[in-house]
Amino acid sequence: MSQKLENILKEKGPIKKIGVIGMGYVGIPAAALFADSDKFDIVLGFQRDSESSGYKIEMINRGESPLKGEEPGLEELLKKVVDAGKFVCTPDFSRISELDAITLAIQTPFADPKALEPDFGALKEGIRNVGKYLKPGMLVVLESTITPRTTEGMARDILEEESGLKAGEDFALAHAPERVMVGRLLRNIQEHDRIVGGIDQPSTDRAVELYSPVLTKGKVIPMSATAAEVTKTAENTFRDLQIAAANQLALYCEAMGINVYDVRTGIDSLKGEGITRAILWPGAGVGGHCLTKDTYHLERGVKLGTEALDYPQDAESIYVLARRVNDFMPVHMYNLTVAALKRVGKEIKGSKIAMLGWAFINDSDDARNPPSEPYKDMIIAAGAELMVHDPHVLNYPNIEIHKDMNEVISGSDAVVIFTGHKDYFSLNPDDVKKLTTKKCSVIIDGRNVIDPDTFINAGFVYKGIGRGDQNSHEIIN
Ligand code: SAJ
Repeated sequence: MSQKLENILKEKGPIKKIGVIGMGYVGIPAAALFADSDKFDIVLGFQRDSESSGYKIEMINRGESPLKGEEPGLEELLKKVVDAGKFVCTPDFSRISELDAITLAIQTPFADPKALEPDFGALKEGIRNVGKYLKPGMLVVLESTITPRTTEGMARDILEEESGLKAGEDFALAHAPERVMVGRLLRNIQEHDRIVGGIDQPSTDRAVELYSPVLTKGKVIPMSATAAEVTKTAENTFRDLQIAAANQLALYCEAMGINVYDVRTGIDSLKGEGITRAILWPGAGVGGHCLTKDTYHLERGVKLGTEALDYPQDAESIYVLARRVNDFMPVHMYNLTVAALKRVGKEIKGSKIAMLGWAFINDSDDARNPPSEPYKDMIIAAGAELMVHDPHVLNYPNIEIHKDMNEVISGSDAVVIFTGHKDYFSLNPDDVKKLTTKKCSVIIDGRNVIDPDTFINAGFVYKGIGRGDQNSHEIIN
């Protein structure tokens, strides 16, 4: 442990001036909460004055949030801290040298998941900027989701190279992964436990000092930087694995002619001391910005590990296999569509498909990595026509998103429910059938939204994920 760093930090005294790089879904609420604490004097929000997002600087300095969607409490909090002069947004990165602590909340998407290659471009630029203005005694914290070993590795190297200072001796370095969720940004930061991992004990302690004041219900969980990186990527990997387990069970239940939701209820009933069966929900696939990439961060991290991995010979990672099961669900939706059309004597080629739901998550406009997209690609490639309805998503590249559900359903050969938006729970079979103008219409339920019997009795061919008990039903004319 470095006595030098401990002495410098003691000399410097408590953290008073904080900087946050990345005025997005993670950085803005984080900065506002730091600014609202009486433990700190000032928070600077750093935002490049770029074409695409330079507008945020003015907006934030007026106390307005540039974030879309409802974020309870955020507008008021921003106004409060800006009016109090405790939070200022600036494009002047040289002001980093005034600070005691700086956090980086910059997106780390995958350029190419196949090659496990994340796009660290923006993050590296942010780290370089910090390195340029880094001073002894500062704390640097990475909040982005990163491949394990990034803090100890790439981040440390760039900071030391740019500053000429030494991590763990001249400055503190840590990782504190964000756990924000759109719609509850402030609450998640205040109420979730906060994983905080330094490259050494003084760094961890300094990061604990930084985050403790913003937590209400949550508590700080200290560990090493790499353990913090693995925690974040693994917590999402585990969720993806749980969903894949439910999806694989749904496919098995279809093959065995039973209802997966009965089985799910049965499994879920096993409760009691120390018994956990966290069975999640099968569906048309897994989308979003977290679960679709964090598994690959974890897998890449283990490849950078310092010790040899002891694992069954030639066995695939169950985590990557889980990704493949989840990515198969849109293919299964396509197969269900083909099979259902066949039952009414139609080929997929030339059929008109009405797709209900484009967003990756219910009752949201978030359409990042939606499972609906690979399905759409397969439908188009098969020579079918497609119209997409979504009540929340406004636009998406290369696909028109309609707001009039009747227009989308009109004249369609098959209605396919991809997202569990609440608008779809009240679909009326007679209305739908009238709109399709077909003697025998087809409906595919990817999110357990409709009651199969009401549609089957109205003369539909029905197929549903996991509904082995209904997927070969008699056709009622
Ligand atoms: N999904 C299923 N079955 C389920 C749950 C989800 O198919 O039982 C699908 C959803 O339809 C969606 C995808 O998985 O397409 C992801 O859904 P999600 O509920 O995991 O939502 P995310 O991607 O926003 O995940 C976030 C993550 N939170 C953070 O990163 C801070 C994740 O760690 C949380 O567990 C999750 O929210 C949550 O619990 O809401």
